[in-house]
Amino acid sequence: MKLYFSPLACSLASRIVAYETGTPLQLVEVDSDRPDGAYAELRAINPLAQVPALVTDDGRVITENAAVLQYLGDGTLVPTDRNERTKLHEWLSFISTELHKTVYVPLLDKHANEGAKAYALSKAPVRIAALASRLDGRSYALDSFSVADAYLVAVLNWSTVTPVELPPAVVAYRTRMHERPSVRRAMAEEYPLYAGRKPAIPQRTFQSAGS
Ligand SMILES: N[C@@H](CCC(=O)N[C@@H](CS)C(=O)NCC(=O)O)C(=O)O
Repeated sequence: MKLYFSPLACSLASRIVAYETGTPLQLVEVDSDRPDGAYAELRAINPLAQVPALVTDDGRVITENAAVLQYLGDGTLVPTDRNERTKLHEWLSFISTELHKTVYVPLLDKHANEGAKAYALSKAPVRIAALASRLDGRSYALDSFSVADAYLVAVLNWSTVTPVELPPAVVAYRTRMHERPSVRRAMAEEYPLYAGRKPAIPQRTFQSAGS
């Protein structure tokens, strides 16, 4: 299978899930600043030109984190029980729509103006408080590590390059996730690619899992 990714973007979650499950992936790095090559390939299969995009061995294209992660994690990191699966869907929707898109994307987008960034930041406290409450007393989003944790750690990493404040319990959760071998490996591999592209961002950024 082929995974289109961008270093330390949300596609990190797919890489983590592949390492957790031992799924071999051909990893294709895309860079929107270099619109030919891999980026053009990605645009051809996903009109939004967003990562992650997965091409399966039988040629199907899967986009959207919730779908890609569940495809890669099927059988191990996705519960089969109806209630647990519903909880997983709640988590994936919450991470995707409330955290990823509402809060972090405008803060990370170099084309978003100050008004857009201020608006996104104003949405953070209630959502981060809801996240802290959801994680309260839990080691993982569900009862054991699932694709939701892979997605959540990828998104929470962005707090290190945005002004989104995380309460200690959420930082502790992220630190625990960084201790997992799959997360360590994925971050250690993607950090140098990220740092190579964005030299202005301090080295300490994102480094905890790789160092
Ligand atoms: N709805 C998509 C969003 C994916 C997404 O926002 N990917 C970002 C990286 S974290 C991206 O490719 N951004 C480039 C762009 O939007 O042009 C999903 O959940 O997979």
